[in-house]
Amino acid sequence: MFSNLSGKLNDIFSRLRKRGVLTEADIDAAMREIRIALLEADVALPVVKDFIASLKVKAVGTEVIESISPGQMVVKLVNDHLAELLGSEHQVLNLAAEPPVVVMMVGLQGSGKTTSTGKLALRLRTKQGKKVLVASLDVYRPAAQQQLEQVAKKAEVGSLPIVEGEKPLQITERAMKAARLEGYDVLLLDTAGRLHIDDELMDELKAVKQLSNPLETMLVADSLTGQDAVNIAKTFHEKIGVTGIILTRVDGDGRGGAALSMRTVTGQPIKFIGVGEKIDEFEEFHPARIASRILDMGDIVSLVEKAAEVVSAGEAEEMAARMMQGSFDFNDLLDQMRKMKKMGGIGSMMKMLPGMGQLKDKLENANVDKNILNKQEAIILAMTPKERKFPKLINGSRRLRIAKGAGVQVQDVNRILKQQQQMQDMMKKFKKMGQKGMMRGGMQNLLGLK
Ligand SMILES: Nc1nc2c(ncn2[C@@H]2O[C@H](COP(=O)(O)OP(=O)(O)OP(=O)(O)O)[C@@H](O)[C@H]2O)c(=O)[nH]1
Ligand SMILES: [Mg+2]
Repeated sequence: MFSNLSGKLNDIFSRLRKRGVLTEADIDAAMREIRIALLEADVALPVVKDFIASLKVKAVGTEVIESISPGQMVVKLVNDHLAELLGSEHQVLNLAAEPPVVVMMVGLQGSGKTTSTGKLALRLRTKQGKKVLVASLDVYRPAAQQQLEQVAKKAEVGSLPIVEGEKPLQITERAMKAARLEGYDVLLLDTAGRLHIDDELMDELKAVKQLSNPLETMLVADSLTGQDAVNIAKTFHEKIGVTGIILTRVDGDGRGGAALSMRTVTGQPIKFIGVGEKIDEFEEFHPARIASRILDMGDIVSLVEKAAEVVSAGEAEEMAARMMQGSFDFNDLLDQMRKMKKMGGIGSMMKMLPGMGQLKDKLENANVDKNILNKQEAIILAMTPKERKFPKLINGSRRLRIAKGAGVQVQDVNRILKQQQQMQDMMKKFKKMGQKGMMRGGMQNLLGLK
């Protein structure tokens, strides 16, 4: 559903990521583009405005971790913000009351109420072991009640027998009684839709709600509705009060704006999404997952998360400053290695870095993993503090001693000495380059890939 928006955001970010340093003008330009992309995806204007405003505040106030490019940092910010907009955490259907618990389904005509009632019934029965009864209050559209009956059969749940000529309130009463007497856990009330929101529909829904006292009133909304969806949601919420949203046709090629606006406009969480016509094409709504589906940059997001855990901006700056002076002793190497180890080994980290894909084969050949890091760490730890600080001291007999201490061959010690020497040499070359280039080059060199 979000393919268009996703494509646009990805374009914006890939341009942003190519730049080493972002100026305020770069950020401003990116924000403008994100704003347009959201509007084109049919996200409601007030929602877009809020989104951009708070994103800017965050972008300006966020310290960029040095091992991460500013562009990557922006990706992470937008990702988190999207998830927040969508509601942060998955919200479950509230069934915490004495059974039978009533859940009422409301929404415009054709939004997917009856289908979703069946889907939800199936889910409650199979995933939560609930005994479910469904009842259709749609006495207006011909065969609407029979439609729900069919759906209930498929879901293998109870369906209130149809009595011709009954009014919605009478059906509601009978359904509640049946649910009580027959020991049902949950009663799902499928209501009639209208082409447009009208007073009559709202009054009827209000009366049904008053009578049945539902624990959840689910607004079923079609994600293809676009800008209108927001007004619909708003009106339903103001008039009857909804407690959750089911977004249907998420499998379609809608632009996704409705999904992004719903939560903000109603203040109520999207709890489920319909992803197809079949009865099992129904999923829990997980904001973080949808956000990363939209951005399609999960790797970068997790990279930034991991890096943030390990390297504080201050630490990285300090290290970079030392490197700038052309100094890179074994203490620096040990420090860098430990950080990489925390990040799941060099291999996993390098693969996550954009533009490092071509190094993947080499990495696999080099068989770089935690074991190698562990071995190198052992070698460095077998050195005396003085040797770590002044590697030039390490002569033949010292090498032998270090190898014994670390339980490795002398060649292994020679190799790491060579790496340290190369790093040291490189630091001088890197003086002219930016910090980021230095860090990346440093890592490649550490692996002997240069
Ligand atoms: N692709 C797709 N189709 C859906 C989804 N949910 C519902 N539909 C289809 O949308 C159409 C209308 O669904 P209904 O469940 O009858 O909608 P309703 O809100 O009960 O309609 P009324 O009772 O007339 O107001 C049907 O053809 C469904 O198969 C979905 O998540 N994805
Ligand atoms: Mg229906």
